[in-house]
Amino acid sequence: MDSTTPEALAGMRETASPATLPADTLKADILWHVLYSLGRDNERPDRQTVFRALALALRDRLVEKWIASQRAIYAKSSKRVYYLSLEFLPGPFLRQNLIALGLEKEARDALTELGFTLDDVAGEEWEPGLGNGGLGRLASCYLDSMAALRLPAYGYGIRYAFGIFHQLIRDGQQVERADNWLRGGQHWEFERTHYMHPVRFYGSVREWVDEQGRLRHTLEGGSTVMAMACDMFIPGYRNDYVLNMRLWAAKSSREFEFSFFNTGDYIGAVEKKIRDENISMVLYPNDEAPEGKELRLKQQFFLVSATMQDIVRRFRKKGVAWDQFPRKNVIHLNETHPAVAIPELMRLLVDEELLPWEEAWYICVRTFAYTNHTVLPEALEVWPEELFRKVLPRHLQIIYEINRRFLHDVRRQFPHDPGLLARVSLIHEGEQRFVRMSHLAIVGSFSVNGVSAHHSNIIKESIFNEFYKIFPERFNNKTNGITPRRWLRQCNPTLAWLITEHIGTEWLTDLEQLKKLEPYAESAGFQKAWMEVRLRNKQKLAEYIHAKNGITILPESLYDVHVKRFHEYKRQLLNILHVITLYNRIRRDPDAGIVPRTFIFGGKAAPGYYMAKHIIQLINAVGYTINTDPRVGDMLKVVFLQNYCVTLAERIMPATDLSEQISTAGMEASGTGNMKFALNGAITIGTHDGANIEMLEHVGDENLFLFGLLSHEVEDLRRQGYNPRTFYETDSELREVLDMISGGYFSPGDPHMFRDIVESLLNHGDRYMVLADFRSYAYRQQDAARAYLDQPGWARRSMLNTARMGFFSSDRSMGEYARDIWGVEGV
Ligand code: H53
Repeated sequence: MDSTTPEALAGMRETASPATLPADTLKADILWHVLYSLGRDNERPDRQTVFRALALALRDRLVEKWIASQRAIYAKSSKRVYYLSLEFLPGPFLRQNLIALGLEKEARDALTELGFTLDDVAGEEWEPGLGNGGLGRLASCYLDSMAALRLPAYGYGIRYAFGIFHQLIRDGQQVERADNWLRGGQHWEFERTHYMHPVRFYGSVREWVDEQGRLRHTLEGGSTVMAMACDMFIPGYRNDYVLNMRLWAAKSSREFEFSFFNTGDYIGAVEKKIRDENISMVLYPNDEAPEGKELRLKQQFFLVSATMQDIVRRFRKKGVAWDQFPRKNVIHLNETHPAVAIPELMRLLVDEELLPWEEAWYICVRTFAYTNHTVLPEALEVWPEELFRKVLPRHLQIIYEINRRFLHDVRRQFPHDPGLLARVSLIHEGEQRFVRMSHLAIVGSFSVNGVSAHHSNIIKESIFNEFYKIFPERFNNKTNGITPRRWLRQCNPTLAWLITEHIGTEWLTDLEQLKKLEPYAESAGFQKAWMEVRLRNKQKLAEYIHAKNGITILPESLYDVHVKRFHEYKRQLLNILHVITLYNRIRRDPDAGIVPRTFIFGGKAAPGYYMAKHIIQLINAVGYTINTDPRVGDMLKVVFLQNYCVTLAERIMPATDLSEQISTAGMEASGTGNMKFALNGAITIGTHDGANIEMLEHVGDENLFLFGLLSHEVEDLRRQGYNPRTFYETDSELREVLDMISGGYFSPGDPHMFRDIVESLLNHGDRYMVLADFRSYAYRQQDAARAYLDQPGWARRSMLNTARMGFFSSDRSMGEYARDIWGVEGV
């Protein structure tokens, strides 16, 4: 019988359940889905169809393991972890799922028989860009590790119809295009169309007294939107354990539709539907700069309300008393974005379950844990009180009551510091009042953690110092980590293979095993093999750059890479000033013996962030000038890769020599890109900031190039009165660079184009101390170039970076959260 006929395929599925399918039936499953799920002729399916069918075939396997995992959690009656995040950046799923399920080879074979390669088919996937940058990507690394550790955990977020915008570079400038990621179909998820929770906004609070004489609060009026669950599966690495990431999509409430329709206002009903469903329409594209818009507050509450209903429903099934709630559940707040969960749980307990306030608060403060990810003042979330009252009137009342009791306690504990109350209050008083979400999160949680040792110290010593004095036991550190499955095994298969050949596979679930590579660092043979793999990766990236940007680069040149969100504190500007410095040295003396370099930039700027977008434009203008200057030739190339995202990061990390981590000291909470580069054998040039400092401790200072002011020096300098002009006046190379930019050297058609960038440095205080760090950066760059000339030395450094990255596995981070914060164990 022809194996592509429906009969043959259906027969195959009946005789074998997906979990136990022999390898050769993956192909049959693909063809089955091509026909029955996608409705296409399975005689000669195209690549996109095959990709979707393969995804569906894998989803079959994932859902079975997920059900089994859920049953195990129920059976053990485990304490559950709920990880709430407004952002997740999972990246493409196909390869990760194949690796976790151990089906890579089978998939390759099946696809070969169908006339495709895995690379081609994987290229069809459009990643869900449901996050902006570090925070969202961290959440996804953490889900991967929670699954690897078999933790009884659930990720909760929003299924934005449009994720982070697609970035194009047109005439050197960023242009934003909507990211319609759902257009390609939803092959990885299950939409639970019959599983919805109502979420209520607006309205007014009615106070009344019930028969028992209790004061009650009821929300009246307002409007209701439904939250529909969409589940995506996160498999653990070859452990048959699968977690779900439950993303909520907004759906218009049926009742409202009907009432409109009944009054004959058909168009009104449809308009209402569209308005409601707008809630989950788009991710706000600001990283570390809250937008403060009503829709964003509604998104936050939408996530929180639907999730809390889900949690309570699951808890109720157990039939135990409410005081057991914190023993059975822990709710983790990824930043303050979901912090309305605290007043929402209070509302459920006090208004609906009729618990006394004290009891409810006792439960609350034992349930929530909060991670802070930033100390930038402009990134600390606050909401205008008026807006809060309009959208969530009952929650504002509850926040006021939490605050009243909290300030009462503070007054008793610190009677001699009257100013303290205003400083720690949940409400900022001034011309306008604001709700301070970080204060709410700290007061309502039993644990507050920073994301690197350095950052956690800053939290305790400065931004939250007064809270640290009030609640010292709450503060702790959990240094970020990254998953080695995606950030080495998947993105760099040849290096992963070379490692495995020498030390076995244990590193995949115990990254400290990479230490076993250290003895090979001196072996000439291994160094050679290592550098060959790296060179091949660099060749591949060169091909990609040629195809995308039309620029030819030398694979042997030093790849100096700066990819991350564009933000002034991350100092892409410092980097480009150095690029121009090298350019000037070549112009002066083409035989100066400069090490050939390729500077690669990538990253998105928030659409409303003028300066960040302008810096992108400057980089592209400088790149154009340098790349077309015949005096430069192969010595220097500058490339801006558009639309930096997880998929692109996976191409770049394995091909990088030098990783730029050059934020102003004290401003980057942790960074996680720094870890991904180093794990793949790149050497870091960086400041004493975030997790760079711990990386230094692990890899040793001969294997990493640190430079620049320390965070306390940044503070001191600012206090003493920082004058950026002195650096301009005393450093002639720097002066030349700034004069070229402001004089229009890179913008001959519009000489004033970049003047304001130089102004911000010279005349507006240089907030990020670019000029103060310029010289030490340029010196360190020279050290890096010199080191690169000694290729065996570079190989050794590169290997030692990889070998010593074990600590930075997200498995280690999640293990610490589970043990020290959550009090949960693997199922
Ligand atoms: O979170 C990362 C850190 C990084 C920090 C980043 C972050 C966001 O991406 C968005 C908002 C926010 O408050 C912080 O900038 O340093 O590595 C994960 O912790």
